Amino acid sequence: HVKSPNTISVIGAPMTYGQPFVGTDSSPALLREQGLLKDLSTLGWRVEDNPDLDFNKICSEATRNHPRASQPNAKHSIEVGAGNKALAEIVESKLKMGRFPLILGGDHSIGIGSLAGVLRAKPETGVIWVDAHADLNTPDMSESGNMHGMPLGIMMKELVPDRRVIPGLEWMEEGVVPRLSPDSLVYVGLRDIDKAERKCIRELGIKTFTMYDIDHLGIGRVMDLALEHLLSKGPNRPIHLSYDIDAVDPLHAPATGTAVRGGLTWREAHFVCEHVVKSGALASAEIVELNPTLSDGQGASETIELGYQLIAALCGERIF
Ligand code: NNH
Ligand code: MN
Ligand code: MN
Ligand code: MN
Repeated sequence: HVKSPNTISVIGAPMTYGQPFVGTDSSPALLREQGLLKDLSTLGWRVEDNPDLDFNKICSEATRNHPRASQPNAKHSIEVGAGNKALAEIVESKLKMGRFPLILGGDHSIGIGSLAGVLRAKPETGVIWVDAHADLNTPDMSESGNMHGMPLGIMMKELVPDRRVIPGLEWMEEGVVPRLSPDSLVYVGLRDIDKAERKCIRELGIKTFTMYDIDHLGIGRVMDLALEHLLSKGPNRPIHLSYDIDAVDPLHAPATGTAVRGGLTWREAHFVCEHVVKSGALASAEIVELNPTLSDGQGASETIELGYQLIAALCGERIF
């Protein structure tokens, strides 16, 4: 297995434009305030922190200068596109320096930039997508037009053959920004899949472990099978973990934009991280969709606390 690099590079990506609410931009700062950097160094990492990407500046400049306008079927695509171009650049460069990028969202539209950067640095990467949702929409398929539901659709050649037709994504030129192959992705925790996504998951044959499968097999077996699916194609393959906090049951993570009942328990949520780390293949990770403004004070602090604990787990904290 890949040896984990010993420097972690914390990247704040306070994106809000992929969904309708403000508030997803506050979580990088709140996670740091909990003592994240200090705890990472206690876990044995050399810690490099980066200033949060300045999406206020990057995104407003982009809309001012763009010759086209965003459209209702891909809302704020110019802002989302410009922000993710910047994110892709920093993620790529940190990976090429041998660092472990830990990306703090932001809404899940940052998956576009994370994956673009990860795949440019390490094209053989396999992805574990932990989420209540499939995030496989395209502008043509989406029922909401919100781009946090589209990062995986946009990365797949089978679904968006030319990404440059979407205003803001002109930088995602073929051959310059790689694609994610459907067999390099595994879903964990799904329970709210749009009709068109369902069809695509089937047709593309994406490995999917829904909440039904977790109930049936248990989270231990599910994570073994998920890792086996990715690592059988190369035991040294790097893994990117994309963790949407709404995968967890709203009992523990109420402060998120699209909460869905029947999610991961507190322990299942942690086990996902602990078990991926144990494989030795984890090379990059992101945590997204924490929105402390969408709950009361207690719900907000419980959600941030959970996000914090999940980051600690994916950075190597274990029970024993
Ligand atoms: N599938 C819905 C959409 O595309 C909801 C997406 N919401 C998410 N995704 N939080 O993880 O609009
Ligand atoms: Mn998501
Ligand atoms: Mn989700
Ligand atoms: Mn059975």
